[in-house]
Parts: sequence; structure tokens; C-alpha cells
Amino acid sequence: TVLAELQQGVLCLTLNRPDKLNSFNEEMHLALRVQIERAHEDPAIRAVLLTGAGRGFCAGQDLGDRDPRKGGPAPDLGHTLETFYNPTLRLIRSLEKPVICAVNGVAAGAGANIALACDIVLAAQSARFIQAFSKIGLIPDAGGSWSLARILGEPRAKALALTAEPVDADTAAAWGMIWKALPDDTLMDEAMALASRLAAGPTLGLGLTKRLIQAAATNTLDEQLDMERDLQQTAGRSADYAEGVAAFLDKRKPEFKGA
Ligand code: LHQ
Repeated sequence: TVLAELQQGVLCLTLNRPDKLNSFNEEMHLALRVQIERAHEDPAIRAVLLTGAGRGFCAGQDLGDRDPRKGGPAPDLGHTLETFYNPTLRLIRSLEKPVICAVNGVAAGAGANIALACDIVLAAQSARFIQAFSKIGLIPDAGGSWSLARILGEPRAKALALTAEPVDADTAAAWGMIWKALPDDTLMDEAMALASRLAAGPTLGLGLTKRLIQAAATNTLDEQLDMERDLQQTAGRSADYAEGVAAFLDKRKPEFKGA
């Protein structure tokens, strides 16, 4: 349910249930989580690229698994979130390596919000982002209530969540929800080029940068300045910093090792 391939330091992950627009069942949840845990552990992985197979990126939870007419115990969606979605969201945010998302088609419900949790989001111009939850009586999850409010502010966050109106990729880029909207036929090449460029970068410094920018949301300026001081101290002791400065002075391209 998740294709995984390591290419030039990039762990390429493709959600692969195209007949169901790559909606999440338990198997796909676990497969994705195992791969992101692997990215945490394996130093050969220096960036992650997440995309979807077929015409969609991800339609959120597989609602076929949730047919209330099939009987069974009362829904325990809190348990589903705690067991399946929340660990993956935390793993993406805490991974100190760049996570690039190539939104190749529709991203709905938790699928949209997993994309928004990634560090750099590129989307095909034909892609749409839909906070589909309100159509079925649910609330935005997979971190969406947090990321939308932060990214867009309350007016747009509330309107998207309450109406479930789709946002096309160009609008998403104009609103700052994503980094860039790209022509459909160039999306994957551009996403791979970006991911491999980042994977060849100073991974330790990039990881600390991610940590800092995420911390800014809740830190005061004083706390952030202290954190910059401490993390710059760490970055300044890396071999990649020494290489970066030497390469600059030698007028050549640096060869970063990631540490
Ligand atoms: C699907 C799905 C899908 C199954 C398309 N499931 N089959 C967390 C905690 C626990 C439980 C609940 O949920 C959550 C978080 C959530 O994510 S809630 C939100 C769940 N997602 C949705 O409500 C989105 C449902 N899908 C749609 O609204 C549409 O499919 C979108 C707008 C994504 C795409 O529309 P179209 O491009 O018109 O495609 P389609 O609707 O024809 O879908 C293609 C196929 O994929 C179709 O199957 P079929 O056999 O008829 O070809 C759909 O049934 C299937 N599919 N989403 N979530």
C-alpha cells in the first residue's frame, strides 16, 4: 500500500491504493509509519518525498471501512486518531530531515492535512485541497485545525473547514498553504529535483532549521534567540559547516555529508 524507494538519499514514498484515491486503511497507515520511522533511523536517508499513485494524492480515511450499516461497535474515532493518524503526524514534524510532498491530485480530509504537515508542498495545478470533514459531520483532524489556523488565519481556516469548498493548487500557493503549484506534467520531476538537491545538502543544519522554524510558533522572541544561539553553536561544529565555508573560499561546490 506504500511504495518505497531510496534514490540519491531521497526516500520516495508513494501512497498506493489508487482505486480508492489512496485513502487510508490500517495497512496503509502502518506501512507509511514504518517508512517514516525508517527515515528517522537511517542516516543514508537525507530527505523524504511523499506522493500518491494514480490520479489522486489521498482522499483521507477510507470510508468504505467505516460503513455504519455494517454494524460493529460504536465508532471510536478518537482511538483511530491516536493509534493511526497522530503518530504519523508527529513523526513527520519531528523528522529532522526535509519532507517534500508532491500533491499529484485531489487531497481530501486527512489526506489534505498530511500534505500540509510536510515541510515543502508542491502541487499539480489540477490538484485540489478539500477539508471534506464537515460533509460527513466530522471535524478537521490530522493536524488540520492547527495548521490551517496557523497558515491561513481564522477567516480562511474557518471558511474552508465549515464549507468543505475545494481550494485549487494556484489558490493554495497564492494563500501560502503550499510552496508552489506546477504544471501537472512537470510536478514529479521538479519534486524529485528539489528532494535530491535537499538530500545533498547539510542535513544536520537543515534538520535544525526545521526544528527552529517549528518552534517559532510557540516561542517568544527571547526564547527563539536563545534557541538560535544554541543550534547555531551545534551547526557551527558540523563537518558540513567547515566544508561549506571551505568550498565557498575555494569557489567550488560543497560536498556535504549530512553531519
Ligand atoms: C474513496 C474515498 C474514501 C473510500 C474516494 N474512502 N473510497 C479520521 C478518523 C476516523 C474516521 C474518519 O475519518 C478521519 C479523517 C478523514 O479523512 S475524514 C474525510 C474522509 N474523506 C472524505 O470524506 C473524502 C471522500 N471522497 C470524496 O469526497 C471524493 O472522492 C473526492 C472529492 C476526494 C474525489 O472526487 P472524484 O474525483 O469525483 O472521485 P470519486 O469520488 O469518483 O472517487 C474515485 C473512487 O475512489 C471511488 O470509487 P469507485 O469504486 O466508485 O470508483 C470512490 O468511492 C473512491 N474513494 N475517496 N475516502
